[in-house]
Amino acid sequence: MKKVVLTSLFFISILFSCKKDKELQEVQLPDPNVVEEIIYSNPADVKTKEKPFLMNGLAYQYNDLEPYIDAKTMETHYSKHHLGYANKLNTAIKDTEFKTSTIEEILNKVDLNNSFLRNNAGGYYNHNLFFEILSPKKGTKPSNTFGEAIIRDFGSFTSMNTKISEASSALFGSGWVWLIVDNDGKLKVTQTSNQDNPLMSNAIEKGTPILAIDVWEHAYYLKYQNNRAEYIEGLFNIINWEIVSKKYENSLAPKL
Ligand code: MN3
Repeated sequence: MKKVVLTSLFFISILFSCKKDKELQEVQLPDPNVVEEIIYSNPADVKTKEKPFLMNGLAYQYNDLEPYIDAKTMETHYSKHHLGYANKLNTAIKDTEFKTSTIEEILNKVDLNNSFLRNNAGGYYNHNLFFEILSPKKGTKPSNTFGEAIIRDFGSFTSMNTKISEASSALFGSGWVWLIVDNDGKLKVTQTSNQDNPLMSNAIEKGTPILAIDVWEHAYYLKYQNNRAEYIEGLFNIINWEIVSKKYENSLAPKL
């Protein structure tokens, strides 16, 4: 008898739990008017593991360059790729003749067979310049001195930018497009492969870089996929020509 009661209780409890499951549950639908804000990390928190080369920080937040460069790309580029180059550069120069050198001295003197130092020194310098010349500030213009040099060497600001776009589209594989001031003070558009740089001994055109454009796919693939030309077109909206002008003017100052 006891067994029958227990069995009945068991079935009754199953019945109740089934009934419970069949009750309609109210599901909260997302409100289409509420845009969920994604919180990105702070560039100022990105630090190298060691010295001497440090992260320079950014003059903007990761999402400030939207819609031209998306926040996720900026965050990955700065906090993963660039940090990786900086950390590996510090490792590469440890206990070497370069441990107290400036980055420019390293790039000038690096043995091109030393690919670990070559790639990471280049990666460090190139990304510092790239991130520095970008800005959410709209409508910046070249200074008078820089503007005159642009007209002297390219005919116009537009034709210089066309040259930069063409060089970016024409570059095969991964690399960089540069605006440099050569040893005669002339402005030139040039390219380098991988993380090479116009200060290195193998540069086709040697000179002081004043503008760097990263044409590695990691710089644009999330938003633009394989459309590099569209990425470059977008980039022209966020180049800070005031900073590039200062770099041009500094390049003319007599070297000590
Ligand atoms: Mn890059």
